[in-house]
Amino acid sequence: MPGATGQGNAAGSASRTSPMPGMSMPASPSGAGAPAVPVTGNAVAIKNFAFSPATLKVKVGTTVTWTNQDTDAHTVTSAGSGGPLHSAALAAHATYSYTFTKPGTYAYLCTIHPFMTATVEVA
Ligand SMILES: [Cu+2]
Repeated sequence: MPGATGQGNAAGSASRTSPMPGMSMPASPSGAGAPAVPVTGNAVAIKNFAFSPATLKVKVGTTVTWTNQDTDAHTVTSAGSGGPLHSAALAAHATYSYTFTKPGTYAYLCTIHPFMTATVEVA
C-alpha cells in the first residue's frame, strides 16, 4: 500500500484578495433625494402679492415659516374666526413662524391685501 497518508492537502490557500476597505457603495435604488411630491417643505414665500406655494402640505408638528420677499408689508392671518395664524404686519424680509399641532386645513390670507389667500394642509 502506498505510504501516502494524504496529509499534504493544501488547505484552500486563502488568497482571496479583499477589496479595499471603505469602498462599499450600496446601490440603493430608492435613494434618490428628490421627492416626487411638488409642494412639501415648511417654507412659504410671500412674493409679488402672493403666497408661494399657495397650498402647502405638512405633517403635524411642522413649523412653517413665512418670509416676506416683497417690499410691501403683508400679514399671515387665518381666514374666518378662531384660526391660529395671527402675524403682525411683516415688513420686507420679515418672517413669521407657526407650528401646526393639529391636523386640518388652514386657510389664511393677508389682511392688508385680502385677495392674497393660501392654505396649509396639515396631516
Ligand atoms: Cu399683503
